[in-house]
Amino acid sequence: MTDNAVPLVGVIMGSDSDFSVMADAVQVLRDFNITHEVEVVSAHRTPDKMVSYAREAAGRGLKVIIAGAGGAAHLPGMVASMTTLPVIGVPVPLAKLDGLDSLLSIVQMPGGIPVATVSIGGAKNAGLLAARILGVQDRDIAAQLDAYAAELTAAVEEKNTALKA
Ligand code: RP5
Repeated sequence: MTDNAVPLVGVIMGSDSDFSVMADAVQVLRDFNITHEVEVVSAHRTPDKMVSYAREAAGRGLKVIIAGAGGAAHLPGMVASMTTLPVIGVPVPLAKLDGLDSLLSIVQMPGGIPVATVSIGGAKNAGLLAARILGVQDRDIAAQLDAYAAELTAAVEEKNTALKA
């Protein structure tokens, strides 16, 4: 699946069943007009694909990888071990353990192999973090992030005003 010709962000997930969570990251990337691709890459069911995806990602022009997985969630860490691109891990909550298993599987990386782990189900923040990483060198994205922050502030103030009315 490819949204645009030259993707800057790769959004990968262990199963199509993760997409209902990962869709929040995709939506942010769409909102910010950031080129991206979406792909199911399973650490356990498609290990060879995972290796080639991780090893080829930088060469294809990707700048950030967002990797979501649930349960024994090895995908983000394994991908991070095979690329020097920043990898953002999204713990996907499954029916059991409320996603704590996913969180611990992703966040407890050994020293040397970082994964920037967001909260359980926090794919929206994964998309925003990817935008912030790209925004360091892209003024248009940085400006959109400033506008987004201003919108958040304005929304809180509007609610404040409504509460007091
Ligand atoms: C993980 O196993 C996936 O990331 C998914 O969260 C979980 C269950 O996968 P399915 O059985 O729904 O395909 O690898």
